[in-house]
Amino acid sequence: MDTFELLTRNADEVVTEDEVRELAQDPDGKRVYVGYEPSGVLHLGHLLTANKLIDCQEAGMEVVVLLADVHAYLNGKGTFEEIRETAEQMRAQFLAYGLDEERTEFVYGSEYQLDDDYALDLHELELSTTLNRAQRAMAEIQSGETAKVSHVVYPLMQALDIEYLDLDLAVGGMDQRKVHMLMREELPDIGYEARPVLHTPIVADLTTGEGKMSSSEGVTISMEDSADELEEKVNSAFCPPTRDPEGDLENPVLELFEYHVFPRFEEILVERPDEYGGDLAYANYESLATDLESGELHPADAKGTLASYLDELIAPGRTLLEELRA
Ligand code: IYR
Repeated sequence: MDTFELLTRNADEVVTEDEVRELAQDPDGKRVYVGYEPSGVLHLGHLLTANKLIDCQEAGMEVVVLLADVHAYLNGKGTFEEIRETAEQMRAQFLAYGLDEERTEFVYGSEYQLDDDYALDLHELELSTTLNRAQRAMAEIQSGETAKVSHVVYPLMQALDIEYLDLDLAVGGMDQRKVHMLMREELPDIGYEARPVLHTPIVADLTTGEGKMSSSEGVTISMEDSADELEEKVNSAFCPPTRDPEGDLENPVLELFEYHVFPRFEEILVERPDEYGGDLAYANYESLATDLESGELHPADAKGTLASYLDELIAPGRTLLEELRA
């Protein structure tokens, strides 16, 4: 696969394609990051962006994972001490998941976000950004109904992180796009260069195929699910025999194959008894989706296979969490 394709596969949005194409010419040693508000257990939302970091690492880039402790604090996620504790667990789970330890730098936001230079630059951004703009950028990130002053400082800090961590590329889910657009517009106003960004898709709710999979509502798959729980969750998933169900619905089983399984395995094997046609092997997402649509692959077999591959992906993190808690 060519480097541009590897960097951008499964991205919903690339801003701008020309800038990422240029980066793909010489990716060696270039720096890419994702920032996460620390939480104790990783879920599939975290792993989707982590897959993109693994793609970037494969292309030769250096990965920075920002454990955004100050951001989580500003977003009302707990006391600073609680947040720091969950950040440590998060770091360990990312490594268990498959980020290359040698080429991944984990940074706590509080290591540099409380410095004088950062604070002064932040104030400069506060002066150049309208309140309305900052509030809009937070619409999909803000926790709690009422906007606090901290919620408008948050996206400005996220923009500044890109300069302070000396990055060449930022990655985030589609829920981060308004913050990144603010970054692209506002950083040049205070004398810094805007950087290219990639946005990964948001997976639909597993049981309905609507909206987004969320840890606060509906069913989420996380690092602590047992093999049985995974099987149960995947079996209850919405899986019509099409990749494009009517209206705003998605096929979450196919989405999980596309964004979580195929990027991490060379070949997917569907095991079936001989009387049901025997095993099937797929080297890419397209051929599996085509077989599901034609009826060659039964949704029940697709689900069983999905559950076992997801289990393989999360098993190292699950074991680690058990050890941490023992
Ligand atoms: N806004 C992210 C967390 C975050 C991301 C980046 I990229 C930062 O520089 C800082 C924070 C979230 O919603 O989890």
